[in-house]
Amino acid sequence: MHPWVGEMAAYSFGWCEVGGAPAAASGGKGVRQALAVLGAESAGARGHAGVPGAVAVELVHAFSLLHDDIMDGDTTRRGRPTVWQAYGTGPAVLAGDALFALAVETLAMAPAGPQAVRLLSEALQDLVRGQADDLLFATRPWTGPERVRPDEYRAMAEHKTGSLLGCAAALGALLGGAPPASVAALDRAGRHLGVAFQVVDDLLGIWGDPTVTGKPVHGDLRERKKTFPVLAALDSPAAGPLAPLLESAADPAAAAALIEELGGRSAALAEARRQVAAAEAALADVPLEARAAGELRSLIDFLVRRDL
Ligand code: GRG
Repeated sequence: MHPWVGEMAAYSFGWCEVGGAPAAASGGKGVRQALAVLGAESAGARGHAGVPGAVAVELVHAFSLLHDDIMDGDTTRRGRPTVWQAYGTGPAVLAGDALFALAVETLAMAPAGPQAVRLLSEALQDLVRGQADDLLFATRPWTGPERVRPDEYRAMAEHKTGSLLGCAAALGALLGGAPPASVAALDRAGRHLGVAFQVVDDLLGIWGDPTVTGKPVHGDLRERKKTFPVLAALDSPAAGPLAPLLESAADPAAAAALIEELGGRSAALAEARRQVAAAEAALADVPLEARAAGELRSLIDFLVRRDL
């Protein structure tokens, strides 16, 4: 990469400070790399067969976070200033573009390159679709025929978050030599996991302990986000007083209490559990190497448990 662009990319991975001095900041949980390596192992291959897939999805993940932070105007990520805050918006867009190009190049050079690039580009189309719907949700009303329904949320979350999780596992399987049915099953499992992950994130955004989540208390309610617990509560016949409370955002604690009273919290928990069960059912649909399948199940558990 161009050295300046490379520095921004390295900064986004937590490898350096602004100016290039080495750093050991958080580079994220590494969930997608783990899924790619386990995908390869689940096909009976060695984990390193999945590494080009792990690298490519992590590059795309970093790219999408970088651009997402610009779109949302978020100033911190993983406990440090976002790339656009540290380097400026134009340079940050460019760094994202470079990460994207490197992701495609990585897969194009891998065995099964054309098929792998195709899996990745399908996931990218879905990512854009999910992000577009999420941006549009902010412009929609709380009530009436134009309101966002829980089904639309599911589709958004599957695209925005599930597509890349599914792609990670599917790429690993493809690179590990798995048959098409297994590649497809791992993709499905990742997609369900993505919806569960987003719903859990929503629950934590309202009821999570800020010292654990690192997010401000009731942040999503202050920002008037269309999260799953809110949408489920709005579907209740007794939801009348909720919409004005959400719109004013002046008393998020009262809104959180009403959402819970209207069943939004329990509906979201039930949804997360349903999605986890569907992810596990997808894994059970095809023959997978037993130890890797067990680790995939543990990873799913770890991701959705996150202190609920
Ligand atoms: C990729 C072509 C293309 C376009 C990008 C900006 C955009 C379109 C999409 C945004 C997608 C996005 C930011 C989804 C959120 C995904 C998500 C759950 C992020 C958090 O993932 P973690 O918790 O993060 O795995 P860490 O920090 O652990 O890596």
